Amino acid sequence: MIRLIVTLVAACLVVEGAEERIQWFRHDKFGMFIHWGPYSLLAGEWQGQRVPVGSEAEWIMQRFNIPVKQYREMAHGLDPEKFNAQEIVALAKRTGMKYVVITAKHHDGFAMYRSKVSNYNIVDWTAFKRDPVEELSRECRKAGIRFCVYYSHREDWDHPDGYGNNWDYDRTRKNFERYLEEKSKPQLRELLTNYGPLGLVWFDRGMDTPQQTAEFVKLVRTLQPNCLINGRVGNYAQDLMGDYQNMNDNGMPAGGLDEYWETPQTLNGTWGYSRFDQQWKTPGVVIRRLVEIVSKGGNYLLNIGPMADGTIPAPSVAVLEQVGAWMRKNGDSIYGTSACPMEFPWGRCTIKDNRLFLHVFSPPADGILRVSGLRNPVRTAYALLEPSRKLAVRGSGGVTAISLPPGGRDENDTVIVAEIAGKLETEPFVLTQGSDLGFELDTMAAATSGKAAKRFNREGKFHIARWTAPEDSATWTLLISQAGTYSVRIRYAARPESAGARYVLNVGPQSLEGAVEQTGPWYQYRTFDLGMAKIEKAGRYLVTMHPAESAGHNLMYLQSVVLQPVGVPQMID
Ligand code: H79
Repeated sequence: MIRLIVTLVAACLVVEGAEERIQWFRHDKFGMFIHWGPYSLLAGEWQGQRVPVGSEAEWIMQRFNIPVKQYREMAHGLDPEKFNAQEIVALAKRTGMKYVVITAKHHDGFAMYRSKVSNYNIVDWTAFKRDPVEELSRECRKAGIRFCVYYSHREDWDHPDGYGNNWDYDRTRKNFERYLEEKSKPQLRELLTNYGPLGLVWFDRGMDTPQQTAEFVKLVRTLQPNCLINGRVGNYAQDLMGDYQNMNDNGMPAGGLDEYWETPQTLNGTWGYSRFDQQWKTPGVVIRRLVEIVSKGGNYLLNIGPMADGTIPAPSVAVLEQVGAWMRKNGDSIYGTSACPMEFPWGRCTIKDNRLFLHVFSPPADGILRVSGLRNPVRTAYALLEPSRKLAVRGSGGVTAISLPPGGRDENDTVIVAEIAGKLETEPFVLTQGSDLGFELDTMAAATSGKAAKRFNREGKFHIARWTAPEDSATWTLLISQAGTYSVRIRYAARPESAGARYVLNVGPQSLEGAVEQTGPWYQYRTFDLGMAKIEKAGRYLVTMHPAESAGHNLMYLQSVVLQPVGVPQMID
């Protein structure tokens, strides 16, 4: 009996639910990406041909169709004698990054770790003889940084059956399953077995079919149940099968999302090192991107591309040092915070409990910070770095005005703390009528409740999904200045199993009903007419959308509702 209990407790400790598993990721916000491989040795140039600045230097093999034989020959020369895992991890830590993701294998197929699956790996193939993945994992553990690996599970330009190399290998004769069984899965198994607990596995260029994706998910869950899986384990045109969504490379959503997400971004225009690309982002840009991402509920995975000898390009170190200096002082306004739905002309906000962090990117000339859209009273306000000096706060007409301190400004982002009374409440976003008198009620303008969630559709578009019951709803607030009749159209994608499900769209007091029509497998948005709505007089109206009844699955991927005046609108007194 006791043994049984012990076993059960142990099982509970290891196998966490999805929500518990992702807690650290939600808290930590900021990670280091490392792109490093034989392409770093080419540094953006092959036989006099250069990868254009702003393009991905780690794609050089594919860009110039370098034959496998020659690329393999070149890879023998990788000998990163200056590689120092301790220094890299220390840099990540000084920058305020909490997880490190290293390319264990990129699309070129070369393993940067000791692999028994293929001798095309840094230990067996080069004079280096060391395992950088092992060294990094050890240093991360010592430093309290989560160690993670990137593994290109689908693309492999070296393996005859891998995806992507059609210059050496005949596409029609490939047996993709053979590549998966011979190389991709066994190598992933090695990574999940030999390097201790991994924070996450970062897959790229998702699998073709959901069945294939499920096998990779299962492999990770079986070997390391607490390890996170990024969204790109699966295809962008399919539903999310990992733990969180990734934006497209260097992507930034237009607004906040109601799901866990991360954006991978580079410090210049390439991931792998290029000696030609010296277009480095400034520390200010990096700091403000971090803040913007966190203000929208996301994580920032920021890349460095070490050189072939293992050293990190000095300009990128310099940028990270300055980001780190800001983070050491202001990290409290980043870690453990949540998204904040307000955006301001002068900056962004993040929130933790009753502390609203106002990130001032460009201080107003008159020194008065106007916070519009906040419904809560502000109890007290002060600069994060100077809590003892209280700032004057005045509230009038829905705008809270905070007097900025005269000194102590940070040129990149000065953080002001506003302690609010109660749970954050903000004014809804109000849509107003433009010259064509139409309204587009899109995802970003919506307020969601229940399970309805704003999501990234992974082809770069946004929608609202997870509607399963009438309480899952989205609401838009409209200021209609022109009375009259409006046509109502709805744009969505829906899978076959949703066909026929009924939904309700309320326009003010009027209720329109529709039945979902399927639009194809995934994300094939179409527009449907829902009828007319009569607006008797100008004013403020709510438009609300929700399923008519409970269903076991998602109703649709709603992109927008469009209201367009028909006929001649009445003029208003
Ligand atoms: O690892 C980094 C990229 O190499 C990888 N994702 C990040 C994290 C990635 N995989 N696929 N893609 C990015 C899409 C790639 C597009 C391009 Fe290209 C590569 C654009 C330019 C080079 C494809 C090949 C289009 C032109 C050449």
